[in-house]
Amino acid sequence: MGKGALTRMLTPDNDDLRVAIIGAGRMGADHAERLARRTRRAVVSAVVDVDHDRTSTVAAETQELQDAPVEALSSLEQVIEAGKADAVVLATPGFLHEEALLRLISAELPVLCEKPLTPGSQSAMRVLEAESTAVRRTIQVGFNRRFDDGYRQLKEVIDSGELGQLLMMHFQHRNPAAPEWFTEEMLINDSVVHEFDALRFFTGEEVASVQVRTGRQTSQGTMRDPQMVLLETTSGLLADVEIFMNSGLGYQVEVQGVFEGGVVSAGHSSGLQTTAAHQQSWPISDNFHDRFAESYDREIQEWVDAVRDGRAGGASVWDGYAVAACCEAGVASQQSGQIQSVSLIERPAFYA
Ligand code: ISE
Repeated sequence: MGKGALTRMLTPDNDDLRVAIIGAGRMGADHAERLARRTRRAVVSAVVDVDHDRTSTVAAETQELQDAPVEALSSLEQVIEAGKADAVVLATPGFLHEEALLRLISAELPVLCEKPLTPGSQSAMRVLEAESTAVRRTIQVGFNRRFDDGYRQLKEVIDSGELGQLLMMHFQHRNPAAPEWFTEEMLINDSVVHEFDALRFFTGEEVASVQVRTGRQTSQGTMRDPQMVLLETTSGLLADVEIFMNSGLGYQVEVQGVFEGGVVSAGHSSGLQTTAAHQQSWPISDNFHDRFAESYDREIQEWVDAVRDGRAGGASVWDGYAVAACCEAGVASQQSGQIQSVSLIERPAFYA
């Protein structure tokens, strides 16, 4: 069996991809549920977490939803050693990713790694170096916006050139309230991380510089909030991101492209619009799990299909590395208020 191919042969129609979920927190449990309930040609074979109770609960709940047994395990090593999975969803906290990814690369197991790839560009580079000695990509980074319908449609408008040159982009990223444990750095590393990837996705360019400005502050929460993040791509396209963690307004993530021939927005609520009592209204989600549910479903299904076909899709380790470098520049600019340049190594031909 060649490097990068599945370690077990699957038949096209009736054999399911066995997926182990590593990390049984909110995101891991969510992915287990969508794999068991809504994903074709895949089953969850194991749930792994150091928290025994959580592992057993998620494994039992997942098993209820599918026709195949789910093992509750406590280490990734058990999955690899005993050949318990054909592929892995890595949903542990980011600081645990590097070690797991290096092990998974050496075991040749395809991975969908929840963002971030790793918390810093140095660790991301070590993963990149390890993966790029393989025959093909086995790691997909879970930047789910790439699978959102509106984002994809906007990308098509940009690529088609039908409205002329893209001149500028505006991003709006509002959460109703930051969790208690949320830090100011996380505002960049956990939230704006998506816009770094999205701008690269839309333009096909790297981010050249990042500047974070803080102005008037909400009285809600404990950190400087909202913040304005200004980005410039390598060709000079400018973009701004309003990140507002304690907006109190619900979950609103939108993007607008300003073209020579028009303006296109994506990300508005897809619910019903109501006109009554002299006003129009539409629903706003409370959280990203609801707002982006379809994009997560599509991300997992397309990943399963790609793994089964021996292909790689979505964001690569290169994307994860480039975004980690943007985050470092963003956090540095939070401190300095200055424009921070983003410097990257030369892109290896492996990620062309
Ligand atoms: C969270 O981790 C996400 O990934 C959400 O998409 C983002 O909107 C939120 O701010 C993050 O905390």
